[in-house]
Amino acid sequence: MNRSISVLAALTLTSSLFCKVTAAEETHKSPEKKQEQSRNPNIVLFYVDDLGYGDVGCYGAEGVETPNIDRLADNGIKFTNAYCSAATSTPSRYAMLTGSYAFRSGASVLPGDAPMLIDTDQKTLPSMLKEAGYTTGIVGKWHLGLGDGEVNWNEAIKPGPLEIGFDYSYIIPATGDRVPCVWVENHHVVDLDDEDPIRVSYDEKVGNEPTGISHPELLKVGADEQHSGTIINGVSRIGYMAGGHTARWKDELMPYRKLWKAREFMEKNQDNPFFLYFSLHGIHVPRLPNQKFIGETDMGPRGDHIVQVDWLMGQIMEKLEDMVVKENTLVIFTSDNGPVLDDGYDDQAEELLGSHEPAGPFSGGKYSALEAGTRMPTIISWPQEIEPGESDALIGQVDLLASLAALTGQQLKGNEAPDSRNVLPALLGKSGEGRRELVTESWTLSLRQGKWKYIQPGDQPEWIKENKGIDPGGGSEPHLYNLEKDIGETNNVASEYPAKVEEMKKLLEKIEKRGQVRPGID
Ligand code: NG6
Ligand code: CA
Repeated sequence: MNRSISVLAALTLTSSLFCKVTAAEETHKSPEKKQEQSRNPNIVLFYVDDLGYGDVGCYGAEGVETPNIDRLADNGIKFTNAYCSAATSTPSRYAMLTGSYAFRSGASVLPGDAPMLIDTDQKTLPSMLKEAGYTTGIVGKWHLGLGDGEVNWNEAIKPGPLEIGFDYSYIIPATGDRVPCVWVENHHVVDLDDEDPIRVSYDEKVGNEPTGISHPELLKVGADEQHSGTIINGVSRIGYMAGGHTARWKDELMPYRKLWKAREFMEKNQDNPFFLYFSLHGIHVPRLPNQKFIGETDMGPRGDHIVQVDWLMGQIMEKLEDMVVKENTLVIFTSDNGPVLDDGYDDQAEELLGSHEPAGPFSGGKYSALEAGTRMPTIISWPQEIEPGESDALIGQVDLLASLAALTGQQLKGNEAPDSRNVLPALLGKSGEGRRELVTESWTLSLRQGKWKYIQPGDQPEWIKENKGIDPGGGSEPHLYNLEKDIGETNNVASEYPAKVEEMKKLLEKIEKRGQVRPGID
């Protein structure tokens, strides 16, 4: 379909769907509410780290309750075929924020001192929403690199979130297990003492502070070799850090600090449409939940951390309610990649698991090409517009950019968000149709199309199985699964369906070659 016709069709469909709902509800809405309706909704993207499909109550979790997330599902749409873009954080986030598959930029898990991965002239989810009149903010995990070369943590740190469309940013630079362990607000490290400058290295020890190797007796939680760098707040991290003592975070207080900053941002911007990317660190390692949640489950820190995530959801929803903007706020709940138990620290996640199944009915997990790596618990709620329900439409986080552009009346140009599709009717539960096909990434590429899943031949690293106990999926031969019959991907039917394998292989190659140009097919 010609691009301009398709955009027009999407907008017409969207606005006619909205008109129907608006007209039906008109009669019982107060004048204030009517006024609210004509405004673009606030958007809260509640993004959890390493949360699996089976980790949430309404997706079948055992051993942990998530009443606040379940309530969101009761009032919104629970998706069963929704994907993040990759089985690890950096590439997933890259694709979600740029609408471009991460393999196009060679993105993989970044160290804490990496330069920024997103070009400042790239169209992004926040820059698009900003053009649509939104005030945009990120609070939480970033993990997309900062600066344009060697970052100096003691000066203005840029480019970063503010240079790609966020008006406000309060972030942890990479992951909780990587140095530097500090908060960065806009361009500066928070609470930094000039007399105690920060130094960071991933190659060699800097400063003379204890590490996990030299002083294991100081640790709150044991760690593997990779996580045995500088000890900060009783936890040894990946990499080395010196200085910045007044600025160092306390893992246990992270949820409160994030909530405080998120509330502040929403409150300040409650009279204008706002977009908040609330990017949690939980339930990624190191798992040190606040003492309020310790012992809430029998699963130890991993289970207690899920309770903490659920509590945060409750707090955010309460704030939206207090500000009387909940009705016109689109809340998206999802995760950046699949679950892992042992990811470097001895926090007993495996030993205390009980009957809980983090991957739900799927195989694999974080790092894996199998479904649990990228099939995410995903809920979208917008009380004013969405009828509660469940949807099996095929959608990806990579589609948020094009879909929210359609929602807010923004047009994407030829080279912007090349892999993002407008699936807005599916996101709002007005259509059961999502995308026709979707690429997901691990160490290789997979293509989902209808009931079929094809995994491109490519060797997955052995440590995924050996160190993490996760089936990496794929291998040197092509893999093809019929997900309708084999949700656990246990039966590779590639040799039975050579024509299908060839067709999907070709399609994947075509998508790979397409590069940074939007095809006219949404
Ligand atoms: C890995 C880390 C793991 C985690 C992951 C990133 C080792 C052995 N493992 O390299 O602990 O930090 O990177 O996770 O270093 S993610 O969810 O941010 O992608
Ligand atoms: Ca993650």
